[in-house]
Amino acid sequence: MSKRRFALDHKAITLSVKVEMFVKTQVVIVGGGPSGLLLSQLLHMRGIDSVVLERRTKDYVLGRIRAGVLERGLTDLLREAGVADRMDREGFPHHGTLISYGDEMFRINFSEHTGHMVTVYGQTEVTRDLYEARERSCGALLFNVDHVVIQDADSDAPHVTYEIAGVSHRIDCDFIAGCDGFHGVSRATIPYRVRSEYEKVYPFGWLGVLSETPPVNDELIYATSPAGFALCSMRNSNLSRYYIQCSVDEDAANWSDDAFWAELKRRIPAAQADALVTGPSIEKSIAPLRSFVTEPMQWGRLFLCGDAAHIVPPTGAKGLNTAASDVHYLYHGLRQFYETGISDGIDAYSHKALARVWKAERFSWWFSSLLHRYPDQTAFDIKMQIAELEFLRSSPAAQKAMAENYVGLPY
Ligand code: RFL
Ligand code: PHB
Repeated sequence: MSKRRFALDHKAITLSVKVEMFVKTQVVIVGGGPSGLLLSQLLHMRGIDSVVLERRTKDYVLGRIRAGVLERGLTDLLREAGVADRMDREGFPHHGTLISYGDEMFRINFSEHTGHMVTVYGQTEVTRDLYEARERSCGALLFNVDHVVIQDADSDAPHVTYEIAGVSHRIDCDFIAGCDGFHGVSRATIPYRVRSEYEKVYPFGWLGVLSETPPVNDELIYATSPAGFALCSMRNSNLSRYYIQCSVDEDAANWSDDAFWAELKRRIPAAQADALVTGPSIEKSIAPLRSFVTEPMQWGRLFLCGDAAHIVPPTGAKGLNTAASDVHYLYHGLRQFYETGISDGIDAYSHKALARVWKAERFSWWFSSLLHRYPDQTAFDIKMQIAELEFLRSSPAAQKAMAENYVGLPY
């Protein structure tokens, strides 16, 4: 038996022994991504017990390269959860962003227009900090969990069944938080007759590259050009994250690093293209772009949070941040319930969360529509994009509206 296999078997045995201890908890959290982990950590800070069920391994979750821009609401929540020390030390405050079209470029000053900024700190690091905090407090976090089934969510006695290493388990609970992302089981548990879904699928994707090179600029550049959209982002002073719009059916493996850098240079202003430091990619992947909302976000004692309930195209950096506002509303509702017995907060969860979700959807849709090339776009449509960019460039009112949305609307 290989060492690796032994390690997996050993882990499975440890987990199943632990599971026997969790026959009842207050909140079962399905999904150990950022939403699920943040919720469990916040509840823990208030003495509310939870068990997190994650389908994948910890390394797999940490290997996903995703968000990079955190709104103030999320950074405040991470501080409240006691997991912000590293972010406060290593995160980068960004007081503005650049928008370019062809060789034209202008800056939107977040601080001047809103008094707020955003923080550049990767989702991977947020997730790592949350895992460490949960593990330090001996939080119940189960990996490699299969066949999760949410049962009787519309009754006063819900429970969840699942398997680990082929062994079936059951946990009874007061509430279930469905934090299992777009492809999870939680949303599908809500019957069709109760659920309404709204979706827009964009006719392109994003090809993303992570490289150990200095970022081309110290603020993000959102770029549009006749060849399509590009984004210059970063994680730190020697780790850059770049994206280019690509067609949905492309395979990242067919993009050589050289081809990627050449295409990126075509889409950003000449001065930035000249200054761009290129190097080998350490990650390369394609993400489809989608806007999606399911309503309501609550069914009985099941609450959907984050990507399980809604998806935005990444252009406005709103996905993780909107997941965080859901967690905020649910955490406060559950806290009120456990501390006072009053259920107003949890009863209003779906309504409050959706009101903010739709605004993030609108901003992400607008910003995506402004900056991407569409296959069926007419010459008139392109003129409209340029007119809108020039309006944004010249109008303090338009810049204020953009900045207000980018730094994050209040909870
Ligand atoms: P996740 O991260 O998908 O986590 C869900 C977890 O649930 C597990 N799971 C299950 N577990 C048990 N049983 C099942 N049946 C399960 N099914 C699934 C999964 O394994 C997973 O671990 O959802 P969550 O926690 O709601 O977090 C959402 C964010 O990950 C997402 O919104 C952001 O990454 C979106 N996003 C961005 N958001 C921002 O706020 N700012 C950004 O700058 C930003 N950039 C991005 C992004 C997303 C991107 N991609 C790849 C979609 C950039 C990109 C390219
Ligand atoms: C990222 O750094 O991954 C990133 C930044 C801003 C976005 C999307 C992704 O709008």
